[in-house]
Amino acid sequence: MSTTQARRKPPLPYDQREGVLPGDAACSGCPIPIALKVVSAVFGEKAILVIPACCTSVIMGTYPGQALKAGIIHVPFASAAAVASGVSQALKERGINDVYVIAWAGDGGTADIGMASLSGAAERNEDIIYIMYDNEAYMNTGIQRSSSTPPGAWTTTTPTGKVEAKKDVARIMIAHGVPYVATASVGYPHDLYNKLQKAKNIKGFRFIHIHAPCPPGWRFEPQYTARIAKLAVETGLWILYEYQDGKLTLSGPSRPYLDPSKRKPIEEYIKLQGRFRGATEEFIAEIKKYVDENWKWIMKMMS
Ligand SMILES: Cc1ncc(C[n+]2csc(CCOP(=O)(O)OP(=O)(O)O)c2C)c(N)n1
Ligand code: SF4
Ligand SMILES: [Mg+2]
Repeated sequence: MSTTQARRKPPLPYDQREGVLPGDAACSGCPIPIALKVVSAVFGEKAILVIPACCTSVIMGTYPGQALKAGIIHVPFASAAAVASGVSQALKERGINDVYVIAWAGDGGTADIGMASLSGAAERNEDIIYIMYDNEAYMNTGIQRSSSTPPGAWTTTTPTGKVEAKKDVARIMIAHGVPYVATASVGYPHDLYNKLQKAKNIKGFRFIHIHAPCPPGWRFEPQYTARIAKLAVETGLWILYEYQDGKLTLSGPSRPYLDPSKRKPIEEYIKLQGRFRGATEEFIAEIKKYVDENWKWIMKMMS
């Protein structure tokens, strides 16, 4: 690495060899170990992860052979937020206050089947951190669409492209009035690290929504995971922000893109992914409209 490159890329505030042990069963380029390494750097072994059925439950393995250093409870698909709430309450009953309870779930387990228990835990302001890693489909069972799959995307159950919009779970959580909501991306581990640190020091229900490009599901080569994650932000499609005390703050990596002229063309993001191969001009126009509308909402929330 040249000196200039070393200056441009500050080192991550943790050792990437720690946290997730070698030999996990993830596909090459999987976003999950990237994000879990950051989670592990922030919480270390002082965390209990409650994980419903998803890719993570498979790739992290089962005790005593698991790849994650923190404790894991594997739970039924719909129940992550409910089990996490119970574990959190039980720890408090026993006077244990230095262990963090984290529900870690996919988009299917969050936006679809886990939505009722998630909404209940948010409404009760349970003292848990809920992390939704969003690979935008049911990947573990063979790439079926979820309500978080974006329009136009191919999945095995949307062979000609999904028609419906992407459900915005972070906004739904904001509407619950919980203490902390943030969006993040595996393309920006420093940003994710800072948000997890902040969440760690807040009491009550915290929600973090991580954009997580999946090579086999999105049909791209494994070396492009971080590039695609960054392009989602650079095109303005995925906006990084925090919502706390009734105020929305745009995060550093997304700030330049408040100015539409700074955003990269959406085509740069789409063309790298086979799942959008069949996308029509109309679809691209729809996506551009969605990006503009989403930024209008951000500006309204910031004012
Ligand atoms: C009640 C129930 N229905 C269906 C399944 C099968 N199943 C296991 S994992 C999974 C997909 C999970 O998708 P998501 O939450 O997005 O996580 P990902 O696999 O993408 O990581 C499904 C449908 C199940 N385990 N339990
Ligand atoms: S299908 Fe995607 S999310 Fe699942 S293990 Fe493979 S790369 Fe990771
Ligand atoms: Mg998924």
